[in-house]
Amino acid sequence: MTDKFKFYSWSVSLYSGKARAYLIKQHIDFDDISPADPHYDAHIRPAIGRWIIPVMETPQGEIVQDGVDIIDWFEHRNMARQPAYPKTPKQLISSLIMEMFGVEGMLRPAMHYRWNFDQDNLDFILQQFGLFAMPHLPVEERRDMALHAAGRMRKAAVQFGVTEDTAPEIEAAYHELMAEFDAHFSAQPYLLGGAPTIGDYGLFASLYAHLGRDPHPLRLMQEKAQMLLRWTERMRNPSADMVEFIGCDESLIGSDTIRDTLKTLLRRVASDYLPEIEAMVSFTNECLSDNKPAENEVVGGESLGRGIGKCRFEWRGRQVTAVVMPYRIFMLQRIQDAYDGLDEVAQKQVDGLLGETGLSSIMHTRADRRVERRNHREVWV
Ligand SMILES: N[C@@H](CCC(=O)N[C@@H](CS)C(=O)NCC(=O)O)C(=O)O
Repeated sequence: MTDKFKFYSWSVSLYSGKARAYLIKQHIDFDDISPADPHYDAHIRPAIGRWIIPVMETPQGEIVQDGVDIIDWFEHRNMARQPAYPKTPKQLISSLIMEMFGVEGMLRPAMHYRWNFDQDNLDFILQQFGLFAMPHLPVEERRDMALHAAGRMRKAAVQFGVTEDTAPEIEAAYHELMAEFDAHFSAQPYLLGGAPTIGDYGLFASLYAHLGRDPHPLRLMQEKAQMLLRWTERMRNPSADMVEFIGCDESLIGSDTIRDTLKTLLRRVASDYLPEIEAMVSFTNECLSDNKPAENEVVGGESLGRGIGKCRFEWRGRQVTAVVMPYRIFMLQRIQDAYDGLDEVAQKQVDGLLGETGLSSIMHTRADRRVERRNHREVWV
């Protein structure tokens, strides 16, 4: 037993970045540990039933998998220095929407900018994957083995809808998005003022390991969006790191205010991700009525990343085909659950914001069955 939390993760892992930022911001005493550590194979993997990161092990030996579950472990015990979930309705729902967007909605730019710029990225990525996965091997051998893993990840990029046809639009949209983030973080240190919330942590998933760390997209961010870059630094700093916001304190903006620059980002979710959510949910509902999965059945089968099929939708004048991932239903449900838990007055306030930003349909685009996380898996209930 040790008195520190153990965080099994890699710096190159998208989902690890979200939970790590939370641990850093809450001043949790933890160590980053590679899943290459023998303890992972001996104890962690058998307990969760597959190889996946991030995983947290508490000082008492409890094992927690998944970014949401790790964050909620602290939130549910009132151990958060700065709670991740805002207390007011519009801020809570906006933050949860941005969480989903960062964790799932930005995977196309994240995958494109990692895997389609070999000249700038490949050497770095292979060295990094090799280093974290096989630190005991000689450098040359590490690189060859990482090359094999890279082939699998490139295929995953296509599954998410990154193709030669969509690439120019993915780039155009990402340049617009960078400018929108830059405008927001020029006015505010975090999404909702002087402290990070769940939306910041979710966004940090895509905006760190891939878009804020791999050489090509990092350079883009340095050139095009310095205030966004500053936010990525801030999210890795245990201090509030608001040096350019003199006089700003570590609190959220009052009166449940949503700044115009955040409304612009919500409109971006409506234009860039809502069409996929709608197609994904309608595909899922057809699938549910055809297959009628049993209660507690692991969604999409045992292996990670195996979606339940593919959906098609129109985006910026292109037809995009993308894998339907059960985890995305779970993330969408979080927003809808939070909305359902509000009283009627608060719901009306949220409805106003969603109407103004083109997101009204997000609350009634629902899967016919719920996805819950049980025993470290997503299951149908
Ligand atoms: N929903 C999970 C997703 C975790 C996840 O997909 N992690 C990736 C690394 S970023 C992984 O472990 N992949 C294993 C594999 O592809 O075999 C979470 O947020 O923790």
